[in-house]
Amino acid sequence: MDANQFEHEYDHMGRTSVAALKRHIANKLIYQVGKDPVSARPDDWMHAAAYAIRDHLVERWMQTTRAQYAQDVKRVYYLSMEFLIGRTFSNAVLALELMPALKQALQELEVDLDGLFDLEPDAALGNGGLGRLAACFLDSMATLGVPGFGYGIRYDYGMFRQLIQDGRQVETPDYWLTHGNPWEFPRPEVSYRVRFGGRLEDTHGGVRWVDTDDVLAMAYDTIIPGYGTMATNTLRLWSAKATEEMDLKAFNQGNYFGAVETKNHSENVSRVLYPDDSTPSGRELRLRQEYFFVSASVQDLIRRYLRSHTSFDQLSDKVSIHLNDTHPVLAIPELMRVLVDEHRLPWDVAWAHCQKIFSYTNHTLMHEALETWPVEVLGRVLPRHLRIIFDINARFLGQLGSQPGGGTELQRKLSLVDETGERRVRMAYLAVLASHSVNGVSALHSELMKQSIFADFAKLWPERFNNKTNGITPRRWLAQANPGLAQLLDQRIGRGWRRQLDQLEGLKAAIELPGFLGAFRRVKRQNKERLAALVQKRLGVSLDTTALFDVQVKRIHEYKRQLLNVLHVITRYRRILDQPDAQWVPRVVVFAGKAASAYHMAKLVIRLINDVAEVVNHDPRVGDRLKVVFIPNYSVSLAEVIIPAADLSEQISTAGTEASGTGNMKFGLNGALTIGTLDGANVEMREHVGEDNIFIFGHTAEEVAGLRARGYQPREWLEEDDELAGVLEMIATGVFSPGEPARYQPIVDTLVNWGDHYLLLADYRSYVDTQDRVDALYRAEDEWTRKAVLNVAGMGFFSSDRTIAEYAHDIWHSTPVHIPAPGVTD
Ligand code: 26V
Repeated sequence: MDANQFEHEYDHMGRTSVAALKRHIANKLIYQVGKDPVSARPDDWMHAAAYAIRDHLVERWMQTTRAQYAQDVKRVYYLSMEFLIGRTFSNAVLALELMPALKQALQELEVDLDGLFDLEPDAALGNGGLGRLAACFLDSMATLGVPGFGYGIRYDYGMFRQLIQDGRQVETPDYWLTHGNPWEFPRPEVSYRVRFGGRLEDTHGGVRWVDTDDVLAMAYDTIIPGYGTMATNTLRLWSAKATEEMDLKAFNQGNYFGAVETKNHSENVSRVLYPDDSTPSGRELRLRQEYFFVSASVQDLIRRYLRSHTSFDQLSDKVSIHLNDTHPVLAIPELMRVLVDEHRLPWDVAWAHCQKIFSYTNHTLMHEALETWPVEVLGRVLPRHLRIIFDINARFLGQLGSQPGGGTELQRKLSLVDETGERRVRMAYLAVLASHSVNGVSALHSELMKQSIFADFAKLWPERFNNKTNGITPRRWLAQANPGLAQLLDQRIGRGWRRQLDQLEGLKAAIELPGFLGAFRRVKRQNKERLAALVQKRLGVSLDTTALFDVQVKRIHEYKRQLLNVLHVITRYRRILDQPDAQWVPRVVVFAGKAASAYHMAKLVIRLINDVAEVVNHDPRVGDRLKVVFIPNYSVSLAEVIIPAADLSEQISTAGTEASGTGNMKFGLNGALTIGTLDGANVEMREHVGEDNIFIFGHTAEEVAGLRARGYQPREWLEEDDELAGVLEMIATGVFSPGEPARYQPIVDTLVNWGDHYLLLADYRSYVDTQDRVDALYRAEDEWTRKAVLNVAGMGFFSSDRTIAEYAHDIWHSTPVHIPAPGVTD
């Protein structure tokens, strides 16, 4: 391949000079954005700079694609309903190692780079952990050269924007595409027909699916750069477009408005992200979304395979499809349909391919979040797929029946169709059946998964089940989010940690170096000042940056127990009022997170946090000793500001409920100490940072199960603890809702009268006592800092590069693409 085909001049990594970059940006402003430099607004410059940076990525992208074809690599397709990418601009600039050059170029053009970064809207195409994990994985796949493609949906509206009005969450639409998205390439020529509805006709050799309502899926590509490599990957998102004949039919009948209406209707499928990660909404549109993106993706990957192969013999050697939770599970019957109905492969041959191609990750054990679809709905929306699922099930139950111990009871339990009540298809069972690998996302979660929801399958096929502990990308969560710490690390241990996060171990030696702890503290203080400025600007609350910053940011859920945190805040407030002359460690308690719009209890918790903040922050008896802030509209870009400023990371879910957590890792990597339960990846974090360097409290998963089995009585815990009773009393009597004492009655009821399902009262004492130990340590400045550094040092294992290397080796059996250096023909 010849690098000179491209327009620009580079060194061996594709880097460019300041002068060339400056010309490039000015050209983009004039010829692509169409603006005169004398009148261009910051937004125009942002687009111009983005286009210039994108050009550099394009060059790498084409080299990668060519190399993938030349080496006939195995490709990994990561299917996910959600990719929570956040911003792309500064990530791309860092990947290209162009930050200094870009800063200089823009300075010469009299434009401020930091201001430009803040103009970019987040691509908020996900709810929380699952979507952000997919984004970290894309970054790591590119960095490791794993030939990977992300496939998902290009939602017109991503995660709703959260406003707080009178303390309450208000949802407003996220218009992220209004000003255009300079990072994506629309591909109208890459469009596939996706069919819905209709009916089946049995023919001699098979089944015909006819009279369908069709919609087109059109591709939009985004380049995912690797770090320290020429390799890139592609995120291909599908957007719904009406088919032409749909417009024409109504139009020819003289019904112009009718035509436009049906068009809008069919294009609704990619309109909006479902902002609910708690309950599988049984909405049919969600099912349509799932099939829409999965069908387009399967068609696309088969077409790509057939571009360089003449038979299907090698399909499972060249294709891996990873199912990110059950949302893309319809890819299984869809691949069967394509292979059997369209390419006439024998059923058994097609099924054998499927079992080698598919792998599945489970991200939650919460019963409410396990997807099932009513047979009636599937039969109406996707009749051919329902038939295929029935056929898969019949064969499976047949094999089960012929095994020793495989009687009707086991068949009933493991059937893909739940026959109790309304018949429903169990999507997770289909995933397990069709995949060669089923993994959980932390050691604990993978173990619990085998003991609970998949117990019978794990007995049948133990070799299929495995663990892949989650990770996070150090490029975004350290290099980009915390430039101060990144620079300090570069000075002390070199720059290699960006690709080899294990090198953070080297910090252990640095602790003893003169001045290091002080330098580390200064970085933390600057990050706290950055956050304090944001809070001042957005909320008008001023924060004391010497205070301990205690942070809980994540989706608002009962199982994550933001309410337990609030109980501690109120405890502290009471104590300050009781003992005004005691020496208090000043604290700032920060919350952020969104609640699903229909999740009333979660929304009530948000309101309580804001009400408590209102009272505490305005009580002159408290002063700077305690401040509470709820920062609205939590997002990836906000996380990048909040997390580096934290001293204390709250990871306090009821043990056994949080599959892994990834926020926990982000905080550790940025030098916060964790207060947490032995849940999800906290367990492994304790092993990696050492048990003296983490605050663990509360009941273990086993103890939680035991408490529940013995008939947990929250009242008994309340009667034992006067302080706890006093805290609940304050909530119940309207101290935080003056004039409306009943406002928080449902919260008091869940805890006291409705069984306290998440065991807040059982963990309260242990939590509050542990918070006291936190205070004591924070007083010992050097001790605290030493432990914070040890947390950073121990985070190497939690790089998503490690996670992806394990997936690539153990599950996908994929090998990296080799990108020849420019000018060298392969
Ligand atoms: C469920 C649903 C139900 C229907 C509406 C939309 C929707 C969206 C997402 C989900 C599943 C949520 C599962 C999830 O996010 N799990 C989180 O995955 C993280 C990455 O593995 C993990 O760190 C978190 O502990 C886990 O809660």
